[in-house]
Amino acid sequence: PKLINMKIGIVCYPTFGGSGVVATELGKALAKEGHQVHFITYRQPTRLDFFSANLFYHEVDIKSYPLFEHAPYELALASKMVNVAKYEQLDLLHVHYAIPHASAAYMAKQILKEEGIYIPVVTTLHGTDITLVGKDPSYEPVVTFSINQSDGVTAVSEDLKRATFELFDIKTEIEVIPNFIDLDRFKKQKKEHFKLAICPNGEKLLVHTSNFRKVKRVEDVIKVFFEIRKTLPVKLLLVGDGPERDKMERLCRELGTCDDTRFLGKLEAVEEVLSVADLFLMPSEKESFGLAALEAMACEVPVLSSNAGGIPELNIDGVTGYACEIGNIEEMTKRALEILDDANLPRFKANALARAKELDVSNILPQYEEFYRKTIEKS
Ligand code: GMT
Repeated sequence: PKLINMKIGIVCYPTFGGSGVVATELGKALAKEGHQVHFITYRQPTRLDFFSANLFYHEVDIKSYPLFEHAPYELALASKMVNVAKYEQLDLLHVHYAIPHASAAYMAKQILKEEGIYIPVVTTLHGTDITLVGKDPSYEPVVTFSINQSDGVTAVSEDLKRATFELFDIKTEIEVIPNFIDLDRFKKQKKEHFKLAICPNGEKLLVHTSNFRKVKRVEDVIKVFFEIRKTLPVKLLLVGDGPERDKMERLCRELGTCDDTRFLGKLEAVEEVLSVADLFLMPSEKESFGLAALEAMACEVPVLSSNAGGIPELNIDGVTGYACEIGNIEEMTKRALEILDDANLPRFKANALARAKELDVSNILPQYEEFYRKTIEKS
């Protein structure tokens, strides 16, 4: 039976990061289904730049005082959650990223309880909130407590679920609901002119997109590219920006690959670049899911990745690409050449698209709706 429409508050980081993208796309998809969605963040989420009758945005106001060295964002957020939940009569709060969203939600819930209002909280764990930041001793007690106090907890991969149980004393169930993709937006587009401009002599095109943090191991992208280039004419596009970018530009100069490499910086329409790519590289040290690789697969691009975290659940080794040992440049180069071989490439491309279709938003959205319904019912 069709679920009755719900009023859902979504709390997330409004940035380019994967957790913010998933939260925003989820809200948009829920709104399309007829649910009313209220985003609560400190800035308009990157992909929420249009009007929809079912979408609302509530900005968290962070007041600064000379006394505060750090303005207490978590308190301003909790207060905003209380007001939105009360006045918009929300059925559920869905917070993305444990820190500080899950603990702020706990506080909001307690305040509302005093007023006789009960609001269930769903927390979605995205990865770095667990594997990098959350396990830090300065946050661990609060992360453990707020996960245990959530009415429902989801993780974006089996591996992240396992890591959460391993790193924290968790007493609650965790349901795995993977990242998803909107195939209406992410699909191979005809951009031959673009390909011709970058690869004028029919070179194969390699693409990497990330926030250029250390965990992404962008240096492995450049090293693998350097090795492939010895046997195959190739070009490399690097999309995104972040702390490692300067170092990566220097590495290109040292290896002499600058002429065949372009750093494009942050791009909104990444699907246009992916539309002309032959191989996507994701050699991450840690990766709970790998949304950027899914975006590539939706555009029919096979993936050469590491086997970190949840990546192998997405990138099926030998089928949609290869998931190699972290940092093993030799193996990655060998596998990349195998994928790029014209005898194999069409098969890998087709498999990548088929895997992306399994993770289309139309297949994953009902899992969230069902999870909300279960959580509301049991609370
Ligand atoms: O990868 C990042 O640095 C961004 C990060 C985030 O927290 O926003 O992404 C995480 O969440 C994404 C959405 O669930 C996942 O697809 C990414 O794999 C995950 N990143 C890591 O685990 C490093």
